[in-house]
Amino acid sequence: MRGPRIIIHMDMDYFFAQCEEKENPAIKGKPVVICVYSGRSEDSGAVSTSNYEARKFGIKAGIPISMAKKLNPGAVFLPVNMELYRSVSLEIMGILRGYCDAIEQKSIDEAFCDISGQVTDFDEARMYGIMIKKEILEKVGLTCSIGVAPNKLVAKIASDFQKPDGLTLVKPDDVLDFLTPLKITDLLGVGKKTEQRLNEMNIRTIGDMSSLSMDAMIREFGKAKGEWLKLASQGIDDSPLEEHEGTGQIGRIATLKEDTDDLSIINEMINNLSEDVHRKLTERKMSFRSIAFVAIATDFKTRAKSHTLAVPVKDLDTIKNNAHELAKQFLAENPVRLRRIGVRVANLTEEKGQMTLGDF
Ligand code: TTP
Ligand code: CA
Repeated sequence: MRGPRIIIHMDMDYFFAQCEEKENPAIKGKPVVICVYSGRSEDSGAVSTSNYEARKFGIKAGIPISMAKKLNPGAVFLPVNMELYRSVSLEIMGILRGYCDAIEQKSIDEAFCDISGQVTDFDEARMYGIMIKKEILEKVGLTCSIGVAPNKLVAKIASDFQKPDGLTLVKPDDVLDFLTPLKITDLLGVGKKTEQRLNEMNIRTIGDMSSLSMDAMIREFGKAKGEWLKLASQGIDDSPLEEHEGTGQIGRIATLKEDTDDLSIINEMINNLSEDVHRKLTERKMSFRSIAFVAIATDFKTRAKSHTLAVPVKDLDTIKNNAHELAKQFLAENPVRLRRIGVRVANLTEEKGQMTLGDF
């Protein structure tokens, strides 16, 4: 039985600056400003982001570095180090992937996750959000903010609602109350022009907007936009997650009926997960070279054991057999009871002439 649709939006807090604090804990607590230097003169360029201490001085993304220096000459000014942020981002997205049915990465520090198949209701989803935050903090050492909601539109607003280090849950019955007092610009997709137009109509909050009729909205904004705005103001959004091709891996995770270290039960679940993974792989016409068995023990820690094959393959038996073997090895090395398990294939390439057997 499938429960309600549940979407998480995760957004890292002051991402570039937080990565720098993690690298150099001595700067934590001080205002930190990440700068994109244009190279024309010493201080020419713009602020990429800043930590919350620097934001108190009005230093924020997009302002000139020279202005930031005037606002707080004593702040720590650092150049962007994309290499570092990309590698941290990869680690974070890898953790998220382990928790969800599908993931849509929106930017270097932001992603939507569909967790509908992982939890049965919104209360369980809250615990799930807490687990994700905990794992990112423990493994990567950074805080993020999470919104849990029935769709992408509301989840995105929710993740921003209690920043930093926030977790905001909006259950379906609470969506309208949650949105009503918020500014119309909080809706992703309401830009400057739409805002201006709505303000002229004396519409300032999402609640104001929801009180207009669909007809009035369509008259004002045309069919597509008018309809979208009206539905958005009511928190209605069924847009699917867009999993980008070539994310490099396909995985499925599921919760065991009860915590166990019994290999026959685990292998049975592996067979189901492998079939899901294989279906997706076939849909995408991809082959894989590495396979992982993912295990979440009763301590909620996620561990993975992986194996890389000599050649790319695509057949179901290779997925199953390798995952069984990895699970056996994992349990021999880790005497723990498992709560959730997953199967993941990675190193994806487009399908070509195939060998069928993976070499263990
Ligand atoms: P954001 O998520 O917009 O900002 P943030 O993570 O720094 O802060 P918040 O806690 O409010 O989420 O952007 C993510 C990263 O993208 C940010 O750390 C730096 C980069 N970025 C720029 O380089 N220029 C910009 O104008 C913005 C908005 C972000
Ligand atoms: Ca962010």
